[in-house]
Amino acid sequence: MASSEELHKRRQAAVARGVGSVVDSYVDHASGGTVTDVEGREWIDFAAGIAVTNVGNSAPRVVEAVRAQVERFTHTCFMVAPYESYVAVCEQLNTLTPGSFEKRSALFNSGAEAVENAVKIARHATGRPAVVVFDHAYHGRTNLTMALTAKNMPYKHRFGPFAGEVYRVPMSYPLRDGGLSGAKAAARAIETVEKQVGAENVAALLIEPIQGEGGFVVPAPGFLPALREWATAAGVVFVADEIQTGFCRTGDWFACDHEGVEPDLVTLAKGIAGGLPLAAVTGRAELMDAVHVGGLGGTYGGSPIACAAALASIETMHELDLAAAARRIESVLVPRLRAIAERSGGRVAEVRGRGAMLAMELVQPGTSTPDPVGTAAVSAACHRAGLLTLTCGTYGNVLRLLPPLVISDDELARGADILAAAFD
Ligand code: PLZ
Repeated sequence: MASSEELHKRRQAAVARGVGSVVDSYVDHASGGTVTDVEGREWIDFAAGIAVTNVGNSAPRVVEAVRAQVERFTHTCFMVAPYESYVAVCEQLNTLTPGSFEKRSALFNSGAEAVENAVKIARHATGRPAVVVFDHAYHGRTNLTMALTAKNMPYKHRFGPFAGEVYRVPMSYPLRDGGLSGAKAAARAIETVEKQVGAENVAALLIEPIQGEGGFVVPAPGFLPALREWATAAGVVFVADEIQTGFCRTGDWFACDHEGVEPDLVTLAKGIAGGLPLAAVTGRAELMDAVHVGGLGGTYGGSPIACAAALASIETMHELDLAAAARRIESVLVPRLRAIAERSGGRVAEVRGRGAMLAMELVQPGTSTPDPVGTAAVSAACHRAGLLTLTCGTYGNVLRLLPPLVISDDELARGADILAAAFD
């Protein structure tokens, strides 16, 4: 087998430079909580392919379901000749997502595609043009979703012009907004919408219940419920982007469950199918069904292979109670992260997150000035020592931890040891 160095050379000659990678070794195989490169070096996985392999890599049920499906048929296109597994995934999503009202779902391939379709559905159903998004938001890399995403570098730089009718309002970010209460932060956002856009022009308010790429920002309690209440009164479709937070990641099936918020539409992807590409929009039947027949779709959306994987992943989440596993990961890791923060000499401004979506925000000692250089250095030290970690944040100063939910206690402890050593 080719070495990582050889593969890197071939990559440079064959793969576009614009596609980056966090580590420069190449993967040979991966399992529940580890990833092994072609040199046989093992990393403990605190990335899960960016919150995708919640059930672990090559989870047994997923492997079995995919193998069986590939042998029966690989593709007919649901828009040409439909099949049961697409329907079964939609039934599951309609049941699992927050809200006991009647729902419908539609399946797509990527998170960005799900977000685009949620906006299409909300505009069609309301007849209104505007979409409200938040500071630090991340919703994807297609043209509309670049407009919805907040951060310029690397996502938007020189890729414009962007889609119109997108309006950005302030987020609740307790560490950086002076600790505004959820109610006050919501009032600030709502006032911005009412003064600058006009509620009657707004089709959708789109929000990640815990922000992902933007820095694992957990809004103050009450922020999401207050926005939900306003959207109901204003006839605005409340869309929760649960692409990163979904499927047991935060210790509930969905992050909205934590505060009892029932979105009108939910966008789903990542953890849905154990690593196969699948995405969905799930929501109120009257909104979803407002769109004319043939108005939604795509060649591969709800591929039978991805649907088989999704059904097996969801079964695994039930069987292993992965929501409880995420809460256990939080209870093991948070004390370790707090201990690191205490010994950091003021370099860690905050340990935050929920379930197995945890982060540390790094600053210049004793200030609130972001420290992206220190964050990159800690992350690189982790990679060298055998731990896969990711960074995020508008300021690039957030170290984030997203282990697969099936990770063992021993792997968790070894990961935390590596992280602590990386800080020292
Ligand atoms: N909405 C909340 O987290 C994807 C992107 C990584 P796609 N996040 C990881 C990168 O640098 O491209 C994401 C998300 C939220 C939407 C998306 C987009 O999902 O499947 O990457 O299109």
